[in-house]
Amino acid sequence: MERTLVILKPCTVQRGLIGEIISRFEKKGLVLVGMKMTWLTDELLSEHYAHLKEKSFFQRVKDAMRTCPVIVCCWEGIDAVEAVRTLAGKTNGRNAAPGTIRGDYSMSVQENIVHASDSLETAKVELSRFFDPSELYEYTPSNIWSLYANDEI
Ligand code: IDP
Ligand code: MG
Repeated sequence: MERTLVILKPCTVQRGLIGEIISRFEKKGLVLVGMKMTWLTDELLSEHYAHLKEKSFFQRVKDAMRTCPVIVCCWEGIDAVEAVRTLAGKTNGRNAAPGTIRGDYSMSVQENIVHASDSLETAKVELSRFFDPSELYEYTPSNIWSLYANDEI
């Protein structure tokens, strides 16, 4: 099983879409193993968005991420990193495919509803950035054999 980080961005919180977006991941069959509301800091966001530090929009993206608290969550599943990125859709909501989260809920490249880790390696680093290990839980969902065939896990 893989674990991956999703952040419901301030635009999602402000638009009252928390429940709807969480529901997308639940309906897919991903298992929620950690979730909390937190107010991000510029310092933490500088680490999180370090790959954008040369971009003109770096500060603006960071500022947008701390206009209100966000929801950080950890989803578990086979190939969870790729499954979640596929559900999220392309970065720019305007050209993300219908049926994806960004395609269905966003008209913006910045205000694009969710952050999702882009590789297994990144997911590990990001989960440890946003969660204490004690905040992530180990459990087997009771519907596990309806989510996967027994040769898949
Ligand atoms: P991702 O979120 O699809 O992984 P990244 O390239 O890692 O995309 O960019 C991180 C975040 O920075 C995006 O989700 C978006 O909020 C913001 N961003 C990316 N490109 C632009 C841009 O061209 N203008 C404004 N914001 C951008
Ligand atoms: Mg990214």
